[in-house]
Amino acid sequence: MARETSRRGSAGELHQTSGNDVPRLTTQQGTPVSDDQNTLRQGPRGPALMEDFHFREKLFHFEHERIPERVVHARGYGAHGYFETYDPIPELTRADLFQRKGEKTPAFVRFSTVAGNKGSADLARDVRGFAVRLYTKEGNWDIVGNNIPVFFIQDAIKFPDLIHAAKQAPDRAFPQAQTAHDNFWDFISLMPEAMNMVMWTMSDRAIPRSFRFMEGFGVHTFRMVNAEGKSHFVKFHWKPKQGVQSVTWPEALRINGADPDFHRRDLWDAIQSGDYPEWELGLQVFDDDFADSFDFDVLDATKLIPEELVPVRKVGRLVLDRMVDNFFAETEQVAFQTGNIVPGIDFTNDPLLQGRNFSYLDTQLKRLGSPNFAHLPINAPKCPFHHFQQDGHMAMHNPTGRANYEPNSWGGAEGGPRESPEDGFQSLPEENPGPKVRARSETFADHYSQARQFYISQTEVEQRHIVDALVFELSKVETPAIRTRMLSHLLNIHTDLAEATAEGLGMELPEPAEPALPVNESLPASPALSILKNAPESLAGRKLGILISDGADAEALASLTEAAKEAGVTPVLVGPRVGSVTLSDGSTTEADEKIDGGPSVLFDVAAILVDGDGAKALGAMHAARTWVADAWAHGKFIAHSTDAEALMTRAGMPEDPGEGVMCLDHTSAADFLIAATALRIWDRAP
Ligand code: HDE
Repeated sequence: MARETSRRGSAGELHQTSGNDVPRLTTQQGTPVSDDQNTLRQGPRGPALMEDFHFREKLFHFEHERIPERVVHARGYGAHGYFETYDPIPELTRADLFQRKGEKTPAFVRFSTVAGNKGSADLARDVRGFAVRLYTKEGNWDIVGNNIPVFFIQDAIKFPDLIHAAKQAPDRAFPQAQTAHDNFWDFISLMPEAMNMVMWTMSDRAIPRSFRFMEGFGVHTFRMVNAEGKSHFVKFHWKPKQGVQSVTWPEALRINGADPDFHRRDLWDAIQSGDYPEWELGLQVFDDDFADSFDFDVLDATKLIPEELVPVRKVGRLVLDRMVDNFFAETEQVAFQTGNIVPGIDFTNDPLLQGRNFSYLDTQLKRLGSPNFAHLPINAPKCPFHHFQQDGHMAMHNPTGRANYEPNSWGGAEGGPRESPEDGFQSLPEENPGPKVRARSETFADHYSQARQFYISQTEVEQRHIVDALVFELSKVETPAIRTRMLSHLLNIHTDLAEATAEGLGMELPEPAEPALPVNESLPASPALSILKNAPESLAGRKLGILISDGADAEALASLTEAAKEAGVTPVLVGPRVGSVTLSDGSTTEADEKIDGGPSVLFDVAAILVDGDGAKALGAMHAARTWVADAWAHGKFIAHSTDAEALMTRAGMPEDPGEGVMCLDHTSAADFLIAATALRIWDRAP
């Protein structure tokens, strides 16, 4: 016996020395476990015994840990927070959460990419899911939105085709988490209705700087219904208080390697450090008269309503202030549904929305394995709920008492819950005449005008990015006929766009595609659609990467980090090693990142604080030269010490680097950070 005990693993020994307040390890049944290092054997070198219930239970559970990932939006990240109403709107809706100023409603949000699998990288060029659950006093209301206000298709019956085409091809199982392949562009080029959305996904909107810096949209037209039963149409917007910001495609490619969890980490870091991201809920409210006069059908989810036509009214704010306790229990098991609405909110006949209402419940059953997924804490309402639904796998809220049906004649508490004809959910009694048909309304037929409007609303830099994205994506398409078909659509959007893309691909322009309706070229530019025309007001929430090495000026470093913190910017020290770096005054500091692990693509703003020897030492390192060269090439603002100039020259920066590169001997750190609010010097990019 003595011999067997002495063969225990070291973890077992550690465990036993960890104190009296540590809970006892038990099986799921609560039986205390004496040895978690060794299976029960017949002799130390003999066969394992079937009666080892602890081993059997442990492996059994492990083997069943995975549940199916979401068929789309598999990779996601969630956080808790609250919604605060600051402009009550009883005239528009009887929804309880909008009745009282200052009312706080608990919220859970899950951000996601669409196409990639659960383990894919964050900076894929993709739409981002922006799913918000509001636990209102009259039930859960889910706004299951995206960071782009329009969608690829007009009818839910095309959704499986769209997703099949976008995800990896079924024979080769690649490419993963990207649309740069034949199947996607084959499908898209046969679906002119997708062209508006394609403009958005080829724009910088599809490579956000992080979840905190993106807008959210309900996409569909919904309804708000007030206590008198009067209805208005409404589009939902989430406007980030941090501002909208994206990375560039060359950065995205690098970030995916350097930190595939870039977006997750960003949200985690911000919330854990108390820098809570906020979005304002904006409404575009309009009535039938506007809907009738608008150039497009408000039920068509491939179209938006320009904010210049119907301004966005802000009615409250969403604050995310708490990470989940357990990723699986909350973020993975949250089951959003477009069908989760509350009295005062209603659907419209948008065929995409109607299809979604059918789809989400179904997918949750498959994913979570039981119709009782609403019993999971993340899915259960936080208001009282009573119904007669019972049993099923894993039932946790079980009705008590005799009645499990109604009507019943038991009366009182014994009879169970009763309907509320007065204040229960009422659907708007909308009339919908017409024959039963499989048809698309003619009012959905204009596929290019808003795509063109999006393109002409962008700055020149953003237009260039759209062209670059199209060239990149289509250059991965092996079948020339597909590329040609896409060019024929681009010609209907804008000749400059088509010509520049054709040139980038080295192809001739074909004839334009035959549009179902003539393109309306008179739609004016909508500045609200551009990111760069709506620049952030402050640098708060961003990251400043500071490249240092032994001998770096202690005073300059102190004033730069101080100024950064004042501006709400997080300074991150990047050094040749993560251990001690000795500064000019002999003091030491620790770097947060080693240079090759913390490339400058991970930061919004850059600083280089090295002395002459440091410049020489870093100049000999490829990773350090790349750090500097990338910050420069990506148009970032760069602060530097005078001695850093030798390193900058070795990294290939010109002697007179021009705007956005500032020597801290001549500019204060605070002034540098104010200038850097502009984020980029775009003229510098090739
Ligand atoms: Fe979804 N979508 N979707 N979708 N969607 C899903 O539900 C679906 C659409 C969106 O973080 C699935 O729980 C259909 C538009 C988000 O958990 C599934 C159609 C918009 C999320 C589904 C659409 C969205 C989903 C897969 C065409 C923006 C992630 C897993 C009519 C307004 C929610 C799941 C989360 C997830 C179906 C189109 C947003 C299969 C049939 C348009 C943010 O049910």
